[in-house]
Amino acid sequence: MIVFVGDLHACTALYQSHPTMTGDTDYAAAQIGEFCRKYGAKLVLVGDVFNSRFPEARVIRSVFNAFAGVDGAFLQAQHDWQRDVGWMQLQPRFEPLHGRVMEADGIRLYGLDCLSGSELQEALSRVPKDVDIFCGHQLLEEVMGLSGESHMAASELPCRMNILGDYHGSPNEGRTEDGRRWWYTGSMVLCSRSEPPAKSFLVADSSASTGEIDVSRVPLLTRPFVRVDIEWEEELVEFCDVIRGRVLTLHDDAVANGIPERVAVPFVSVKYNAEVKDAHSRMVRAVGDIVEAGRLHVHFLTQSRLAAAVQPSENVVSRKLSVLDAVRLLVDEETSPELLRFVVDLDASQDPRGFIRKLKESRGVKDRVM
Ligand SMILES: [Mn+2]
Repeated sequence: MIVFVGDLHACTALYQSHPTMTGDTDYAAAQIGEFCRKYGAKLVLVGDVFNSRFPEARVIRSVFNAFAGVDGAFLQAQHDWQRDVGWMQLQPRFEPLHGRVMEADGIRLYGLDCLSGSELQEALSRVPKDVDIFCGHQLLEEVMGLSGESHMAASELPCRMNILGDYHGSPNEGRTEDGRRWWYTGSMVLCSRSEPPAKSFLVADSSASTGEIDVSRVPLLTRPFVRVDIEWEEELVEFCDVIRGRVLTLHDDAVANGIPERVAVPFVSVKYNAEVKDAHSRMVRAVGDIVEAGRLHVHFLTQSRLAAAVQPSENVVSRKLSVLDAVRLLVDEETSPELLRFVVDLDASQDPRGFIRKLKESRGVKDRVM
């Protein structure tokens, strides 16, 4: 059995705006390590194991402890890439998979670190023909939708079975016309508030009788997450009425499911229309004390604040935010075309994707590396 994990993004706190929201990546890694030990599975990390190229020592040690006793292989991606020795290589039971064939349980794997452009094309052409599963960390055109940023099309995938990382593609799967299959592991923790909150990793097993390889998903337990959109007065009233009870129930259910206390504290992301009267102060009054008491992490996002980010205000200049950066921020934070239209002031006939593409071309910006 082989376990495939992408985008653990190990770190202390995933959101700079929520430095006390900790323990998510430690808990995900602990569950993965436990599963691998229980089934004697090999662990293949398909990139972005760490949230940064220079993770804190505590974080590295925590990942190594979680995967103790497990044999594995790893790829490097945009967030954790090191030129010479990847961080996981400091754990003697893990080997780099980049540019190599590896065999486990009769399944032949080959992997590539995250690449782009001609380097990617050349590397893909060198993938041996007799490999069962290709492992990579690439964005497929098929999953990138609005942002229009991708490395390749699914039809360029080199093998019959392909397992990919990158949380932008999370968790997803598909099949090309000629029958090549691909899966995204998805991230192991909520890397962005716009991601689907359910997390899982992939398991490949080859049947002893038929030799067929079966790929399935194993769910992870995660912090309770709620996304709320408040557009109208009535929705705000309802939010203020029910949120406390909901948060406390979510917490208790999480603890009952065995989720450790600090990960059981719910995360609520609220996008609200600032034109609803006193919206922010009313929401703060509704939840302020439970936030204070450490029973809730809440993120409020207004449309007007986002719009301000693209105005040539002093604030923007001081943060050296270009219009492109602001648009990127929006694409990362929110993928609503309506929101993009609103912020960049496009009329209904214009396509936000085309706008971003033109903006990039005019500034000679290469595809995002993040
Ligand atoms: Mn990535």
